[in-house]
Amino acid sequence: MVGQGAIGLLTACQLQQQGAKVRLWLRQPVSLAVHFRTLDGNSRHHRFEPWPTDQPIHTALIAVKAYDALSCIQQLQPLLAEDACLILSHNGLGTLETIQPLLKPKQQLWFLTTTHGAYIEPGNQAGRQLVHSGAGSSVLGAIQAESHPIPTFANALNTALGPLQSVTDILPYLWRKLLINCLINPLTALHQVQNGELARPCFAAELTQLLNEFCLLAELAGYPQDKAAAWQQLQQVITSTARNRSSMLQDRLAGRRTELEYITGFVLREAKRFELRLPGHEQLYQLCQDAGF
Ligand code: KPL
Repeated sequence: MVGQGAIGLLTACQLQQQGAKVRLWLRQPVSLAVHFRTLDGNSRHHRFEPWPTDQPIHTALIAVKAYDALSCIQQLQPLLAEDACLILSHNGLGTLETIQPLLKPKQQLWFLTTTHGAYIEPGNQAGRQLVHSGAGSSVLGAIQAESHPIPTFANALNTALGPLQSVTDILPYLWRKLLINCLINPLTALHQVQNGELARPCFAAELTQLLNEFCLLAELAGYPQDKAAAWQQLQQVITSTARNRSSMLQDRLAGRRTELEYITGFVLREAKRFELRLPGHEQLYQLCQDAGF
């Protein structure tokens, strides 16, 4: 397991609970204590040992911020087995183009996207206080793999972040998740509101414009969106995560770098490729930049 963000630690805790031997790869090779509050309000204590730096890595879930994904894989490279299996999971798009050329022919790259909600309570440096805040589901698909059988690690992921759907083409799912993220994340981070606030009528016109523009781009990029279904899914996410802070708002409040470049930034770079203007996303991007993220 690579990374100590909420989704990585949620996976690690769930797997350890099932008896799996989970090791963490962190910037510093130290063990990590996690106090985990489960969905039903129970508390559990977990401890993870660091990955031993002299053992090859066969399977790793890399759940780091999009901007850390490339450097993370570069660091792991000397330890990766010839047929290592990497599962990447982050918000946004735009990392795969730089990561794929680094992999050897038999090394596999998969992508996992999840709607499980989890967050780390700020402040405790001695360990991590992890909260599983919302049940969700996950989708797994190959980005680079010689064949596409249901991988053995899919069972483990189903236990940790299920129900898990395995698909042959993950990119349409990543575009739909991008749509949700590029409507919810910058707006909630900019206005410093919980996701549920976006259901207020004052946000409807802006969300509609952002959705319409995204659909124009997605069509050109080869990932057409059913607008009505996308709107419905957006409302469903806003409702089911109403009391959550989006990851971008959490990053902003914690003074961390945000994934703006891989969410709205990616959308604008793609639009440029098609010589398409997206005034709503352009303005939102500018406002976020002006606000310092
Ligand atoms: O993925 C999310 C995020 O915050 O990054 C959503 C779906 C918007 C939930 O908060």
